[in-house]
Amino acid sequence: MKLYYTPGACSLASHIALREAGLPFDLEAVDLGSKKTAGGADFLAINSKGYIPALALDDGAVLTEGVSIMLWVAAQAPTKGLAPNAASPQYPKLVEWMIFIATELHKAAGGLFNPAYPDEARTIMKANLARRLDWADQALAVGPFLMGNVFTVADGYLFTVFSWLPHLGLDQGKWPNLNAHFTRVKARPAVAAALKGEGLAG
Ligand SMILES: N[C@@H](CCC(=O)N[C@@H](CS)C(=O)NCC(=O)O)C(=O)O
Repeated sequence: MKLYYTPGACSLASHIALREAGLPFDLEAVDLGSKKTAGGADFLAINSKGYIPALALDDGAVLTEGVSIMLWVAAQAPTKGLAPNAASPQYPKLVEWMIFIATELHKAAGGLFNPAYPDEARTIMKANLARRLDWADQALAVGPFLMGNVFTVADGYLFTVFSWLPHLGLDQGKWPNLNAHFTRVKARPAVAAALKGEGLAG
C-alpha cells in the first residue's frame, strides 16, 4: 500500500499510525499547490478531493479521510493496541477523541494557514482554537495518553496538530499537559521514524 502525504501536514498522523502498526507501506509526497505527486502523477486522479492523506491499498481501493485511514490501520494490527476493540466500551471514547481532533482542532488550526483570512477573523479563529486546546489540556491532566496508559492513533493525531502551533504564532508552552504529551509522543521510535521519513527529523 502507499500513503500519499505532504511533509508535516495532517497526513503525518496516518504515517505515524502506519509506523506504530509496523505495516509495510510506501510513501509518495504530494504537492498540494500543483496537485502533482513526487512521481509526476495527477493526484486528483488518485483522490478527487485533492487533499492528503490518501492511502492506496493493494487491492486498488483508496482510503481518504485521516480518521478513516487511522482506524483502518489500527484494525490491521490489533495486537499493537492502537485502538480498542470495536465492540468494547472504550472504542466510542477513542472515536470521540478522533472526531474532536478532526473537527475542533485540525480544521480550526488548518484554517489559520490560509493567509486569505483577515486579521479580525484570525483573532476569532485563534481564540476558538485556544478554547478547545484549554479543554484538551485539562482532559490530559491524567494521561499519559488520551486513552490512559495506552498510546492510540488519537495520540499521533493530536501530536501532529499540536506540532503546527509554533507555525501559527501560538506558544505550545501555554498548554503544559499537551506540551508534555507532545514531548512524550515525539520520543517514540515510530514517531521519530515518521518524522525522519518526511524529512522533518530534529
Ligand atoms: N477531511 C480531511 C481533510 C484533510 C486536510 O485538511 N488536508 C489538508 C492538509 S492538512 C490538505 O490536503 N489541504 C489541501 C487542499 O485542501 O487542497 C481529513 O480529515 O483527512
